Amino acid sequence: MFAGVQHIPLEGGGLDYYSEYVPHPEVLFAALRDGINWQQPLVTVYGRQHVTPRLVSFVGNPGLRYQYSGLSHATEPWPDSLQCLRDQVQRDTAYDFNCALLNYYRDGNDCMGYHSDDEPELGVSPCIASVSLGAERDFCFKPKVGGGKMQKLCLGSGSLLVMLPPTQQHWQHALPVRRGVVQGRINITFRNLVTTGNELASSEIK
Ligand SMILES: O=C(O)CCC(=O)C(=O)O
Repeated sequence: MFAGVQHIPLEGGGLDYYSEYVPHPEVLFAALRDGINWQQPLVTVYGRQHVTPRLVSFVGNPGLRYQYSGLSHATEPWPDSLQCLRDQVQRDTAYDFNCALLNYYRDGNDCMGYHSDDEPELGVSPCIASVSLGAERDFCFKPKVGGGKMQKLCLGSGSLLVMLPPTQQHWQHALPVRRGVVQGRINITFRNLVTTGNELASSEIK
């Protein structure tokens, strides 16, 4: 087990937080910021179209497809730097990951609303492993039902947060706006799609 891991229990779930997981996170941040084919898709919320409040990209093994903004997208190939990181995360967590959704928050105005990573194509009880690079941002959890207490973590640059099963079944998470933040942040969420090839993996980017 990696030395610097902190376990954070959640009722009906749990998190493992590795504070200094990626060596030289600023190098990987710059390589991804400049090397990734970033998109800013339109999303429809309550019947109105908006641009997603961050940039996104989807990388993974060949043959996987992901659906967002009403369109099915093939994976971009793994950049070498991410394939090595994925292999390391697999070894340390003992979970498999065949793709990753990347989010680029250009500053504190970019954000992600509350949701769970619980789409059927991720399987019954997925493990999601999330690497953060760049600006520190708050990451919030709230229970899906029961109005229980919200939990907040600060995700530092180079950290790995593993959302252990069955966290996605019972909790939602969000990355709220933080107006004072001027630095960018890139987040990589490693996932395992259990539908492959021509079967449609219909996860929505929130
Ligand atoms: O940026 C983050 O830390 C969270 C990303 C996230 O929630 C997601 O990709 O589902």
